[in-house]
Amino acid sequence: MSYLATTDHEIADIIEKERQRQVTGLELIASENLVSRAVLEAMGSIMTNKYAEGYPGKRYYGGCEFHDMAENLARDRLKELFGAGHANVQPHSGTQANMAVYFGFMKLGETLMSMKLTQGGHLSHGSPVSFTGQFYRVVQYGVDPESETIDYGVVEEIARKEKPKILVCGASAYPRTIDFAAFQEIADGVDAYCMADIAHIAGLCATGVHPTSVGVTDFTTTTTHKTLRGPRGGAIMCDEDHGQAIDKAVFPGMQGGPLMHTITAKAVCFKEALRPSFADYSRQIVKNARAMAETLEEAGLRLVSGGTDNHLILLDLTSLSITGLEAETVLGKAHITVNKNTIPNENRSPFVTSGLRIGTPAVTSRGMKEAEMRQIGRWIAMILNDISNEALVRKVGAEVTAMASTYPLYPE
Ligand code: DSN
Repeated sequence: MSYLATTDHEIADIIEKERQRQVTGLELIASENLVSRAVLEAMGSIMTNKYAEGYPGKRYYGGCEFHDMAENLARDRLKELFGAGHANVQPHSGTQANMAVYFGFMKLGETLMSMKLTQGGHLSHGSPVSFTGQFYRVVQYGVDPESETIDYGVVEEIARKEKPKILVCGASAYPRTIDFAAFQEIADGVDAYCMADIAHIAGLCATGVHPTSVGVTDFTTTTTHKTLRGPRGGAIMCDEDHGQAIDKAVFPGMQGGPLMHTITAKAVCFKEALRPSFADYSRQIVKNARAMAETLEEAGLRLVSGGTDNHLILLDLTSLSITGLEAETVLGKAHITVNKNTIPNENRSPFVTSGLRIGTPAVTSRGMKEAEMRQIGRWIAMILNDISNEALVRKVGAEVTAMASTYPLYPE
């Protein structure tokens, strides 16, 4: 029995139930992953006990000598991983990393240009329900209606007309390669800053599996918990010239005390990502996504943009006459966790949607390869083609649990 179970059995029970859910099911949410035991240990460590407002060597509290060492290691390892001139590892999340860039380099009411949320962008890229859509004038680009990929000519046209202060690239539901150099060139042409939000594909960028934005765009923001396989949090990279302004924007600009246990775990994650085996892992994520995409397509499902170059697949469910919400719910009953997602030219609300987003980082962390992806793809297609068939859902659910149980989260 864990110590927590002796002091708070209600919470211990909840954690145990969640552990069982993770062990017996398949996590296919594209933005999720499973951290290593080492990351887990650092996150759950006594590093959480400290206030360390400020930065290494310049804190507003005493007793930070070991926190300075941990944060310096996190910064140095992140710089090494991406070849960055400057790194800030304090943002609590990806949204706060984005917020710091906006806060540091754009005045209220100035123009932010980004990808539409319904076509792959992110809330913090200017959605009207986010502060970003309320504090700035937002202009957006989408994907080409035919190819469902970014048309850089159209992006350039909009940028020339609208003259943004910051041009944002990067997405949360875009299955294709993003040309960061093209975005920076467009930004340069209109005297704008270019910010790449690589939250989803950071692990792929760090290992060359996707072209990197670091050293290409003015700013790179990321989360650390998606393809990077680290603790839940954010980070910012830029050249040394912009570093001081970024640091000031994060603290004292918009955050207080840094989450030092998380920063310590970020350092562990970056060390893991520097190992050659992490490049193998990143390549396998993409191979797995391709194998799953091929299987789904062979089963007659339509993939937005016709395929994938990265860790995710976006399914258009229109021809099946089912919604993303229905698909998410029925697959959940078979222990396959996915999320409903808007697709280009969406006509349903974000709570219902016509699409489904499927990602391979977490199942790849469990050691699954192409053969398992094909099997999972067949299960998904069978269920989506027959969502009222409860017997089928039960049968697949049992098979999913059997497969998942042979890939423990922490075999060691
Ligand atoms: N919520 C994340 C995602 O699922 O893509 C982005 O913040």
